[in-house]
Formats: sequence, structure tokens, C-alpha cells
Amino acid sequence: MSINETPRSERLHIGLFGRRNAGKSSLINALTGQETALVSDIPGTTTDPVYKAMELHGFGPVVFIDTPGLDDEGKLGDMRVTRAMETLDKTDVAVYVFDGAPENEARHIDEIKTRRIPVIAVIGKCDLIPDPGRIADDIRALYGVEAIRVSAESGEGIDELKNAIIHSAPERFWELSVTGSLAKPGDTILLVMPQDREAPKGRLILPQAQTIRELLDKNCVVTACTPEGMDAALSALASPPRLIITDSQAFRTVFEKKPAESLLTSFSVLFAAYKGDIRALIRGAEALDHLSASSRVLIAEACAHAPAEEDIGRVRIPALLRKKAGDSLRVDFVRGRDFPEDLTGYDLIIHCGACMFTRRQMMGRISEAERQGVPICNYGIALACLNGILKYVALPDEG
Ligand SMILES: Nc1nc2c(ncn2[C@@H]2O[C@H](COP(=O)(O)OP(=O)(O)O)[C@@H](O)[C@H]2O)c(=O)[nH]1
Ligand SMILES: [Mg+2]
Repeated sequence: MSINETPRSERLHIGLFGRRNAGKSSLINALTGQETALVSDIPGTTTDPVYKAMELHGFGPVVFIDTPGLDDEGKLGDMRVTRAMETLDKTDVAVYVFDGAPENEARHIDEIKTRRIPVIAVIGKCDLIPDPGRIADDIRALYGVEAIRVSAESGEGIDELKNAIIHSAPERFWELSVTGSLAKPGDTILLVMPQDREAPKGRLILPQAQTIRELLDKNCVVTACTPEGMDAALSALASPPRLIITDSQAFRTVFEKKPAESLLTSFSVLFAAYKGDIRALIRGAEALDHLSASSRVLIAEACAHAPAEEDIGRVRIPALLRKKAGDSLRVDFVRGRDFPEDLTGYDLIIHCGACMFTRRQMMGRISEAERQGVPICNYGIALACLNGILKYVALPDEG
């Protein structure tokens, strides 16, 4: 296994359960957009649990577990059912696929619930089933769960199912690496951190402290300096650092001084990726180019009280936006729980860095904005775009 591969134990394991022919294997193919699971109309085609390591778009590395049908019969059939249920030992999220007859599944559903594994009920092959609404009612009455209607054939409900899986993932799967593949064991990394009047007295801010800790855990050699000390730091190193991470304020200066072979990124871009989906935020930032004097922008902060970021959200970003799009551009500012349910009136949402949010909370806001068709980016990405530096930034999934 290479260093960049995620070990199985750190991947979210998604088990698919249900009767023979319910459409479990087809669903795995629909979710991953690949033909990896064996599909057939002969009941009992999947005779042993099959583990497939994949990337789930918008989330990260996962393992799908394709299992034999739970209604299998006979001596061999019973053994297969046992093997299928044993995969619950490794399952983090269970997807239970119902077909047209949702009765008689209580034994298996109860077993999953007893183990406190989150279970997502789906009604498969919805393109074939004449009255999925009635089956959903039956499932609710029998097992107390809301079923998602899906079809591997038409694609109906596949995105909804993907989101449900992602949001059922236990908290530990939401923690990522800050520096990702940009910093590998043994690399020399230079950190450029201005310690000006805005920096807190006697300590480093959390993103800086957290990055240093992670780099030390990766056995990197960490060198730190202020923008003024950068020349001295570079000449003290025997060879150019693989990566330079700078505070975004100093980005231009650092960019001009950096050795050609060193990658360059900023703390705010790393944390945008750490707290959210960096690709979605960069896509969202494209809306900055289409703002006009009649546009509406929502600026949202996670904390009810965050004086450190307030100046960026209330003053600096609105000023840059108005300079770009016109003085009458409307900016609404919300914080804490005031994040509106209906986002459709906005042309763009710019969110704070979400340092006090979990990744899961921030991803929730990103997927809600995307669901409503409203572009979303964050302070770090918006400022990098507005200052024209995003194209020079190395992203944590590159390197
Ligand atoms: N029309 C339709 N057929 C499906 C769908 N999903 C699966 N099938 C078919 O149903 C049969 C059983 O599917 P499979 O995925 O192997 O079921 P499994 O036994 O639960 O893994 C195959 O012939 C599939 O082509 C669907 O969404 N719509
Ligand atoms: Mg199968």
C-alpha cells in the first residue's frame, strides 16, 4: 500500500442489505458510476460478501460491501445469510434495499438497529414498482423509517441516497488531514506567519497550531518565519522547501520570493478544504465574476460572536464586492443560527472559515446551497479570487 492510499480501517464502510434481486449490486454501481458489482436477474448471484474500495464524490474514500440476499434458503442459503449479517461487524452505515414486498424484514432490521448502526431504507427499482408511495407507508408502519425511492435504471433518488449516506457517517469520518498530499513524511515545510497587532498575545492562532502539530505527526521538518524573515529562512535551508504555507495577507510577497520548485498555499485555503468541499467552494467562487450592481450576496458567519473575522465579513469583503460590481450591490449579513432556510434570493453565499464548525456542519450548508442552486464559497477562497491569487495556490488534493 502506498502512503497516499487510505487504509481500509479509515474508510467509511457502507453495507447494502436486502433480499435477493432487490437491486443491491445495481445500486452500488449507480452510486459509484462504475460497473464493479456483479448484477444479474438470477437470484443469489452475490454468494459471498464483496468489499469494494472507492471514492465517493463529495465525501472521500469508502468501502462498499455488497452482500448476498437475506431471504436465501436451504442449508447453503442460511450460511450465506449468516455471512451477510456478519459484515455488520464492519459496517458504519447500512443501506437496506426493499423491493415490492417490504414485510418479514424485522429480524434483520432489528439486528442492525440493536448494533446502533445508522440504517437508510430505500425502495429499489422505483421505475418498475407501480405504487412506491404505498410501499413507503408500509415501511414506515412496519419499521418506523422513511424510505428513499431510488432507481438504478433511471437514476432517480441516487443523489438523495448519496447525501443520506454521507450525512449518516459517524463523526470520526469527517476529520481529514489539513495538508493532505501536499506534505509527505520527511518533507521540509516553511510556514510564513505574520505576528502583527491582530495576532493574539503569547500564542499562535488555532489553524497555525493545528497545522504545525499535523506536520510534526507526519515527521515533516517544520521551519517557521515571519514575512520579513523569509529570505533568512530560505538561505538557512540546505534545499528549497517542498511546500510553503503562508498567511493569505502575505501571499503576494511570499509568491515573489519563493523558489520555483516550492509549492505555495495559504492557511485559509487549506482550512477551506479541511472544513468543506474545496472544489465546490471554488466552483461557487466563479459567481464572483458574474455579480452586478443588482446582485444580492449573503455573508454568513458560523459563530454568534467572532470579532476576529467580523471585520473581514462586514467591511473588507463587502467593500471589494462593491468595488467590483457597483455600489448598489446588496449584502445581507447573518451569523450563528440565523442562516436562512430559503437561500434562493441570493446570487452568492460567502461563508466564514467555519473554524468553530465541524466539517459535517459546513458540508451540510454547502450541500443545502447546492441543492437550492445557489453558489457558495468562503472568506478564504473569495479573498484569494478577488485578489487574483487563487491560480497560484496549491490545493491539498494536489501535490
Ligand atoms: N428496471 C430496473 N431493474 C433493476 C434496477 N435495479 C436492478 N435491476 C435489475 O434487477 C435484477 C437484480 O439486480 P441486482 O442488482 O443483481 O440485485 P441484488 O441481487 O440485490 O444484488 C437485475 O436484472 C437488474 O438489472 C432498477 O432500478 N430498475
Ligand atoms: Mg447482488
